[in-house]
Parts: sequence; structure tokens; C-alpha cells
Amino acid sequence: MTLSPSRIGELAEHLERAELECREVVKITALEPDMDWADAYAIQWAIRARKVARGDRIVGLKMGLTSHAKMRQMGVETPIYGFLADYFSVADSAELKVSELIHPKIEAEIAFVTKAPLRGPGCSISHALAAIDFAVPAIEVIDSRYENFRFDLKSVIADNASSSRFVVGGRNRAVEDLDLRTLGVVLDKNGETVALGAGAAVLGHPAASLAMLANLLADRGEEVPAGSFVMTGGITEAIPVVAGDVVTARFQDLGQVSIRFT
Ligand code: OOG
Ligand code: MG
Repeated sequence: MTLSPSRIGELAEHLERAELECREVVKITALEPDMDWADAYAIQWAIRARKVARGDRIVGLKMGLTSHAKMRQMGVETPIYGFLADYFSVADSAELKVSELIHPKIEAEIAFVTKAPLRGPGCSISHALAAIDFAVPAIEVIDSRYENFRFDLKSVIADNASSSRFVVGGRNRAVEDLDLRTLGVVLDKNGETVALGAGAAVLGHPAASLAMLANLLADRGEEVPAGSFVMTGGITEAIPVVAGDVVTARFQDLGQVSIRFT
């Protein structure tokens, strides 16, 4: 850590304000060029604490930058995690006003709900699979608070991994009944296929993303609690959306999930 607790608090307020007031800010590494990874996650956890203090509930966790398509798109090469608050949740097929957001993009993701705590370090795919209750399909709406989604890894970690909204749909399936690596997804925007892929795009296996989450959380003495909802990361690159767009992600074996932007 290079930053003082009071500076962490100021930067958390700065970034959370940008989210709540729906406006872009400069990368925080431009303000604090010497900040390190621990500072970046400390700012994210301070944003989380601000929300909890205000009465928002934390309803899940997410991994980001877990696919090569996403790493290439964003020019970074390490997966990261973030948290999901209750008000990020949008019902399947519901409308979302783009005026509530800065410059949204959508991602098709395989999500898990866990039935046992998962604690790193040393978590592997088999540990993660044993902790999963079921898989469920999701769309994530990301909305970086940084201009043009241009950021470095520390800035995006502090900004809660661009988390903004998410939609869960389809049906719950036991992981024993799925081949998570070949599980296909087709992402349609306004009736046209704009991206497609399979589960193996996510770190070779979506459960590897859950295992990595537990290992990253262990750096702060945290774990993935039983009953967690965890999004494992976009399978393809993220697709920008504007008012009027309707997006549907169709997943093999898991059904579909959709959202309408107004
Ligand atoms: C960071 C968040 C990436 C994913 O699924 O890869 C992410 C970003 O690209 O803004 O949520
Ligand atoms: Mg995502």
C-alpha cells in the first residue's frame, strides 16, 4: 500500500460519485501514479463499504477480463474481480434507461451460485466445481467511469471492474449436467448475431474463474461465501449499446436472457 486511509477514502468517494452521478472521470492512476494493486482493491472495498453503509446489499461477485477477447479489447492481461450490489440487478427482459448510465456495453456470461464457502489460496477447478450449486446464464452491463473505457488495470480495479447492471435469466442447471467448456452462447443485438463463443473462452473453463476469485480474495483474507452469485466474465468482447437496442444471449442448455435499452 502506498496511499493513506484518508486518500483511499477520498478516491472511493470520487469514483462512486462518478457512478451515482453518471459522469466520466480521469483515470485515478493519473492522480496517483505510484499507487499499487493493494491500493486499487482497497479503493474498491471502500466503495463497497460506502454502499453497505447506505443500506445497499451486496448480492454477488464478478470476475472480469477472464477471456482473451476481453483482455485484447481492453489491452490488459490479468483477470480482476468486483462486487455486485442489489440495485445493479435488472429483471430478465426488462427495460434499462441508458440515461442512468455513461456508455454501457453488454457481455454474455456464465454465472454460478455456490453451496459451500470457497477459500484460497490454492483453489483449483475441482475445488470450485465441488462448491457450485448450479449454473445460470447472465448478461452483464458494464459502464466504466473512465472516458472511452480507457483505463489501466489499477484504475479499473478501483472502479469496481466497471460493474453497473446485470440480468439473470434462463434456467438453473447442475454443473454435472453440463459441459462447461463447450457450452455455447450466441449474442444477438436487434435480431442480428454480434458475438458468439463457448465456456472455454473463460480461462479455459468457467470454474477456473471461480477458483481464481477465491484465490484473489485470499490476498485480503476474504473468501467466496456459500450462497454467492458469481459472474465468471464475458465470453466475447463487450458490445456497446444505445437506446432502442434489444439484446438477447442464447445459451446452450441454459436458455436465454435478454434486456431492452430505452
Ligand atoms: C472491465 C470489466 C470486464 C468482463 O466480463 O470481462 C468484465 C471492463 O472491460 O470495463 O466485466
Ligand atoms: Mg463482465
